[in-house]
Amino acid sequence: ILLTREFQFALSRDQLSLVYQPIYDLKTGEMSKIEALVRWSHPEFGAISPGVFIPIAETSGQIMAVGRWVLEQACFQARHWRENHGWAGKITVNVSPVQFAQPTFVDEVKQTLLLSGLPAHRLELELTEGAVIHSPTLVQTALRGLQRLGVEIAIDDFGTGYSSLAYLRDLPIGCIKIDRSFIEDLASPRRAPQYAVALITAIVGIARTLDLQVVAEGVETQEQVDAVRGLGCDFAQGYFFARPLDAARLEALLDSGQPDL
Ligand code: G
Ligand code: G
Ligand code: MN
Ligand code: NA
Repeated sequence: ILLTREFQFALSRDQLSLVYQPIYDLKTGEMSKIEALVRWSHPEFGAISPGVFIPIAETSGQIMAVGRWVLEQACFQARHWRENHGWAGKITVNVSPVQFAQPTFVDEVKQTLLLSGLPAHRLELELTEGAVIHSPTLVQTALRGLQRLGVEIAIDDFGTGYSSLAYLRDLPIGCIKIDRSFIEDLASPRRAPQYAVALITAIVGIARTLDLQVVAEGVETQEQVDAVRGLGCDFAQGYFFARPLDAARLEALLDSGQPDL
């Protein structure tokens, strides 16, 4: 309740910021995408996780203003990185199902692209499976609107929600991000890694059939890099490569060249 009250002022008092986590192409080693993640730093309580404050923002309706701010920051940043650091990859932004269900959402995305000068193909929006399945018609209309704009859609935390293979086939989705729990199991002595291998193989098989890109999330070790590459994932993201970084650190990484995959 205290946090709910405090969050009202987070945006206007400049307490929100974005951090950025690189996503690498497993074949070329290129930093193909960068995921933007919001952070809240409270003057007294310190860093508060988005896992805590995003649900607060969703309940209070502030998610609309926060989401707009995040999208705008991310788009301007990506445009800046093209001009000043020669990086022409995709910026990926998490979108709450509450934002997505607004009839004005597609138009807001369009305006933000115009305002920032970012080409639509350099923006990807991440949605969770739950968001897609909740309000099918609104979501379908929004997805088709975004497709017309040229904005890509990725399904976040894939494999943990109420998976329906039909929506992957029927909706304009370009990418799936395999939830990090599957990647974790690849190296886990507790859970049998052969199940993780089988499941990731199956997910990649579906993605190939439907012509979707696959990102492995939560990659923390060289063994996991080798495993997900061997299993046919296209991209990987995780602490092995980089933690979410502030803009200055991300720029240093852009200027320092590519990691050794
Ligand atoms: O960054 P971190 O691992 O703490 O993220 C925790 C959760 O918060 C993740 O599920 C992530 O997708 C979500 N999240 C991070 N940034 C944003 C954002 O800008 N908008 C929304 N809706 N969710 C976000
Ligand atoms: O739900 P979503 O996939 O958007 O969550 C992103 C969150 O995952 C971010 O908060 C980020 O801090 C976290 N994350 C990114 N890479 C790793 C990783 O390698 N290991 C773990 N445990 N978390 C990660
Ligand atoms: Mn995400
Ligand atoms: Na993710």
